Amino acid sequence: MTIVDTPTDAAPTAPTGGPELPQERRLVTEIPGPQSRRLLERKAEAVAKGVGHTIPVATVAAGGGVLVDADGNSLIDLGSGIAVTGVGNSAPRVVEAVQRQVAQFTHTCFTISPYDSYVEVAEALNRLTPGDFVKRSALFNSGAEAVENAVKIARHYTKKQGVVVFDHAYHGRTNLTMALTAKSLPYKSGFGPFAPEVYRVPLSYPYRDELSGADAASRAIAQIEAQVRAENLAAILIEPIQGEGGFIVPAEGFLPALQRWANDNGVVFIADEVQTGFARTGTMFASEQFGIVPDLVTTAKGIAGGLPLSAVTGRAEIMDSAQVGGLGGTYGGNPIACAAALATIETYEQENLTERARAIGGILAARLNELKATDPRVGDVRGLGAMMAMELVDPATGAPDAALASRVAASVIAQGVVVLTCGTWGNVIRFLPPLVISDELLNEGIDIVGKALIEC
Ligand code: PLZ
Repeated sequence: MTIVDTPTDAAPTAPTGGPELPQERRLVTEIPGPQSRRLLERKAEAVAKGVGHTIPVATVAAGGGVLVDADGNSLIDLGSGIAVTGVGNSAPRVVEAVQRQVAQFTHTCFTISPYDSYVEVAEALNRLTPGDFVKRSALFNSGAEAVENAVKIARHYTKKQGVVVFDHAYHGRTNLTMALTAKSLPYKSGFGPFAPEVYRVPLSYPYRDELSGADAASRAIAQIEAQVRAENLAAILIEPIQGEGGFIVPAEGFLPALQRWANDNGVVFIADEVQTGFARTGTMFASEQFGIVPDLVTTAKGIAGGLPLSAVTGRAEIMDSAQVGGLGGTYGGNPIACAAALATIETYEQENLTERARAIGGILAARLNELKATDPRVGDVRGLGAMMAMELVDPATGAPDAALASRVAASVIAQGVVVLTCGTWGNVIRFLPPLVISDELLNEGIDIVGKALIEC
């Protein structure tokens, strides 16, 4: 990496993003630099306080494994805008497809007059999601909107209302999805009342509950049978690996046992693959690695290279239950987002990014486990593929150490590496690099995290 220590006050002209950006960590000012500070001041004056930010820099370009700020700093990106830019920012196929589409037509509203790319995205999702049954898809804008619609569809199909979700779950910020999400601060506190008929049950959290998958599933199912009962239950909704909740990988057998119970009891089994989907975990969808075939899958984030798009995909008989006009929205499946999704899916497939995610996972797992072996504050290292995390704890008690996680993250960010935290207790440092990041940048990023951990 280069360190140039002549701080500049004039905004450099913004470079073009994409993989052609120099793939290097480069600090020319402190973080945040003067231009970024100026933007953050304007943000405080113009943008509602509730809309926070994690990385205090004004982004002007991004691509490959880096993000460039208005002061000319180049940061290593280990976050992908929360698992969105798996194919990299401004990925060439996406840029080309979006430019072509934006010049052709920008909007019709698919439910007013349909177009090809929406149908092609649905066909691709029906092909790529787990399960060899006949499927249908419906497209929306955000992950939360996809989850809301999956619940709507499951309720319509089963003519039942209850929805079971899990401890540590994250499903969104809309009213129904706030009810589905577990963590109060910052997502729910003060924003109630929340939607009814949502029941929360315990997860499998091997590091903390030391239960086998079968035992954790029996515990959850016993609670469902005692407190809800299948005859009142439309759906079980679960993230195969919990994302915001702390990258919690359930013990083997947990998810299949839940799915079996749902299948046997007329309950729709919904996998929320908004964060785990699209090559991230080393397979197109994480469900594949857990041996589950969900009835419905929700997707978003990695689907369209950064454009807003989401989907519900699943069994035709369930998806087709809702009446004509019952599903939709002005922008859902917008033609530009669909063009981006087709280019993104082609990129995952042509560039073999599932394999790349497994290679990234190999590097992350090896390096983070080295940290764990020498530092008892690293309580657990877990994840799949390019979705890995370490849980930081007080070695004496095992209590979550959120303060340490924020100190490490702040120090790493100040040194030009974008890293995110997560977890119900905020004590997990997560790694979600773009799948196109080089080994060199990835390793440099992890080096900095390791050093920051020692220094904090
Ligand atoms: N389901 C599993 O991870 C979004 C939220 C960030 P939207 N996770 C990032 C934040 O602070 O808002 C997410 C998810 C899972 C649903 C969602 C919601 O997706 O596109 O943010 O609505």
